[in-house]
Amino acid sequence: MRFASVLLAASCLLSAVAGRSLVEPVMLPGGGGPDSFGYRYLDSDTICPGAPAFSWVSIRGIGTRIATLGDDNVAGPFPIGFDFPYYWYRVDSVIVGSNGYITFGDARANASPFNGVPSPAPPNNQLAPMLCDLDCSGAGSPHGSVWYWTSSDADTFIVEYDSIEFWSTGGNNTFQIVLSRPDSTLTFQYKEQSGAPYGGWVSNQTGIEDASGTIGLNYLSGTNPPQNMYHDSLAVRFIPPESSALYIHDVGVRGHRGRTSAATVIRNLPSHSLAFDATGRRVVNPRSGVYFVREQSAFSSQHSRTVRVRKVVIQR
Ligand SMILES: [Ca+2]
Ligand SMILES: [Ca+2]
Repeated sequence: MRFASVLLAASCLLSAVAGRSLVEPVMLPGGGGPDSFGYRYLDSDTICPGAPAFSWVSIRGIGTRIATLGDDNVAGPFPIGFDFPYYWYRVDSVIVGSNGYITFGDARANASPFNGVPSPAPPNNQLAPMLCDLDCSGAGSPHGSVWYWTSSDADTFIVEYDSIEFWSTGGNNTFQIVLSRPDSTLTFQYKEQSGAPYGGWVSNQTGIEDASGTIGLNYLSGTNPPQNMYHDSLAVRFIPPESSALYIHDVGVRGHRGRTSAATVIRNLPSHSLAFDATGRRVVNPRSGVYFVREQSAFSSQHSRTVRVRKVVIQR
């Protein structure tokens, strides 16, 4: 037991380091990543520093009810109530889909069969706690409702699917998405899950993706990996590259990822940096052109590191 605990602690430490220094990812039970931007995830079944505890915040009857969701449609945009950093841009509103997902601005509806998350297939910018064929209509979920809510101090935003049934097969699903401004994390929580989608757990997806769909993390696809299958009182947290104890600056590229912001002309990519093109795709050996470069300083102490994203023009 003791040896196993030491191994687990070592894995947790490596995972934490991996999220920050971009070394090879270390797989944990209930943990994964980093993606090429640096997001990781941990779930409440994982014994690891930073793993979330299930902590349901019911907003049914408290938040704003979204009454126009049906079988395969979307509603919104709805205001988050604060600017939320996501990958290298900031978002302030959500589109809510009836099939168990939200997006940051992409209103293209998502219906069965579902593409992977992440995937460049539309829609993009998806947060998918339980992307599958749900039916939020009054007939499909007579006891169900969907809500959004911003805390009074504007540091937490929640979208809650409450007592929603699968299309045609019934069941019961109560889950929520929590955006936390203090640490920029995104958390999926599952209060109750029973039944299965029409056709079974096949194309359902749980994960996150960026605006291009090419960068992201998949937590569950169908029933894989089996240890990540939904269960009551599960929380899954997606963690950006830096914790709240670290500093991020110069990432306030508003609008469409800073296309109108000034760029710096450089000859070579700085060391310890990653380059992305305007669609969000990572470029390993960039030729001359315009890129978004994510740079990070060396650690000056355990909790001090600076990361910034800036627009550059590489001229070789
Ligand atoms: Ca549906
Ligand atoms: Ca996509």
